[in-house]
Amino acid sequence: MNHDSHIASVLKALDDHDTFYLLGHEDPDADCLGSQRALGSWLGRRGKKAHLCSVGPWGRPEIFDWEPLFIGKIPPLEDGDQPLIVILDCSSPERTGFPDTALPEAVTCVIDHHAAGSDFGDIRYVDPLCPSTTLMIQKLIETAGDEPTAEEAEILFLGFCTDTGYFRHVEPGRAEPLEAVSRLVAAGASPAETFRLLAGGRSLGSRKLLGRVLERSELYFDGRLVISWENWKDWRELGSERDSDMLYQLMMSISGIEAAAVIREQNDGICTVGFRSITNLDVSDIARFFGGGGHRKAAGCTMSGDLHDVTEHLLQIFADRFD
Ligand SMILES: [Mn+2]
Repeated sequence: MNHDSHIASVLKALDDHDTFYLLGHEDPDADCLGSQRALGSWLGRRGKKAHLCSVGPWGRPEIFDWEPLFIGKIPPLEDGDQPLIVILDCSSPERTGFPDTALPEAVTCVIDHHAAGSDFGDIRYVDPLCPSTTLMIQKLIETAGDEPTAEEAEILFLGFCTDTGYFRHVEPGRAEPLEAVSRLVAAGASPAETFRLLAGGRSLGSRKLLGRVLERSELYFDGRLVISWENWKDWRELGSERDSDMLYQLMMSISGIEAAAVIREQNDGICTVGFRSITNLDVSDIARFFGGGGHRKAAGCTMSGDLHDVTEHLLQIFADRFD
């Protein structure tokens, strides 16, 4: 699909407004926050006012320092403001974590690369084939005839690396995104520093938790599915810092594996479940079945019940898919 007309309508809307509310999803990652920051910075260079809003939390080490740049609530409108609300890296107001009532009456624009989502938004630039939302922001800046500054390039590159698992999830035939990020490196982004930022900064507890979750892994369906779990007792003992990326990387490196599910049992009969796939098996479809969402190869949902119930339920659903 050609998105030129969508890009043009977003650029026109950015041009037509002077005040912006830039929102991402709750539990933000560097793609979401990086899109907000880079777009905000570019709008600032054009003499415009951008409020960066996020409900957090700020647990991930690579974004830990960014919290002071964001406001945890939606600031009130000032007299005469005709703002544009831009929702980034998700496609609905609910995903932002802000109550509906907190959002001012305004034109809304959605910029997202997730397939699941409503058709919410007056202006929509949604490209499920784009590896990161930051790449969509880069396209906007470049289509407007501008170039990212060194700082914007660094942030945009970090977002791209976050969502592609540092290039590990880039599909064949996708030279264009790589050409685009090479321009970020030319503008000052450091691949070496970005990798250190994404891979480092972890607590010993988080390393021990990885070991524990791997230890508990069980294979199902002739070794095509791996399931493991962690719970609140682990977090109390080792801290709740997660390194899902590394965990899934290790799980998906098991010979013959097609999918992984990690169950996180909360204190209150609720489990959150993360899914990964490395075949055509669409885990977002499974997540959606339980009221969650995500991408074909990475998705998540919340399920009620204890570890045992949730495992049984998952095995029933996966049994259909592995038929
Ligand atoms: Mn993203």
